[in-house]
Amino acid sequence: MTTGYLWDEIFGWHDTGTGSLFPADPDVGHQPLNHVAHPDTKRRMHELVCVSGLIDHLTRIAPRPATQEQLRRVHTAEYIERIVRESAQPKGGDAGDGISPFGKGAHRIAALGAGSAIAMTEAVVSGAVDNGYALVNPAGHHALPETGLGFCIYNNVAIAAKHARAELGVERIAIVDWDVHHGNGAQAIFAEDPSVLTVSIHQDRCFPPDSGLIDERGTGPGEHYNINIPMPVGCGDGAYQYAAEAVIGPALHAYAPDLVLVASGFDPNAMDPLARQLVTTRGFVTLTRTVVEAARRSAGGRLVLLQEGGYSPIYVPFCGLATIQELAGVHVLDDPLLPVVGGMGGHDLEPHQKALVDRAAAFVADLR
Ligand code: 6DK
Ligand code: ZN
Repeated sequence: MTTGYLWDEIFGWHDTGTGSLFPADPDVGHQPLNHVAHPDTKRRMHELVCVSGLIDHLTRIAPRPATQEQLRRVHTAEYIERIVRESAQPKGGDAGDGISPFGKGAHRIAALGAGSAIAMTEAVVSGAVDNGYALVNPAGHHALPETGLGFCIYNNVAIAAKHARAELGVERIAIVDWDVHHGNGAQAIFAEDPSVLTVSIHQDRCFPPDSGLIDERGTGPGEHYNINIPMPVGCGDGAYQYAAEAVIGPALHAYAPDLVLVASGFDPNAMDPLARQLVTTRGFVTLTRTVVEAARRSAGGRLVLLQEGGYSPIYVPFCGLATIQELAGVHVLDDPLLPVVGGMGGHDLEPHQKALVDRAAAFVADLR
């Protein structure tokens, strides 16, 4: 088993400024703080991958920038031009919603992230590695063709999926999004496309506002090929395990994709400031095992995980390490926080959680 891994130092230079999501105004007593999506959290994850020795079991895949043609498979020329223009300004710009500021040079970094998603997908599809984790930054899963949103500039996972279909001869793709926020970008981009199954498990109505409801199921020829699992607040490892066993695994089994892509956010973690779920490293291992086994069943194991959100600088590195260990089938380090984070309760499947998951599970029967 060989697992690809990708990180570039420049991802750690994505400048998100201060404030913007939280108020920052010294004049009225709102203390400035780094933006919640400051790249240090992901840089720390990369450092743990290295210092733990896990890196010695992984195959480094070289980052490379996405071309204009590759970005244009998802985004409009006008949007890309705006990002390029604002990225040349001394103080940068914003991806589109006012909470997604970026500094000078952001286009180059975001295009490298999107191109790296493609590079990892090519490495997996060509068989150079069996599966892979691309620790890209900034995130991408909220970005739409004509605008960025929720800290995202270019939709990395959608760009990788479009590339796999256009250039790599991959016919059926499943995108599983376990970031705690809804994977609205891929849902919208592939809404009418039955050759891309999109499954998003997220906290109900966390972000974007009123997005990711259970009755959003794709449109036209894509009807049934989008499944949302909007988890109630307070779901722990038990609820996530049940969702993996009752919906994610069976949906992938029924659809039988040739390639599985994952929008891998670690913000369902129990220490995350932007959401109210209780997932520990055990939960991320369960999710990872579910997609590994599904990819093995229909896709010759072809599986690519792309980094999305995750905002606890303490816990995200251990969540990432546990996930990549499971991908690679090697174990170098236990989660030292599990006794604390996992010992606080909240991990048994509750009836209201089961009821919601069961509603999504009923949709699996409609997949062909
Ligand atoms: N507003 C992401 O993790 C981005 O999915 C999530 C962006 C969420 C912003 C909305 C939000 C708050 C919260 C607390 C207080 C005030 C406002 F795209 C990814 F980066 F992956 O949490
Ligand atoms: Zn998120």
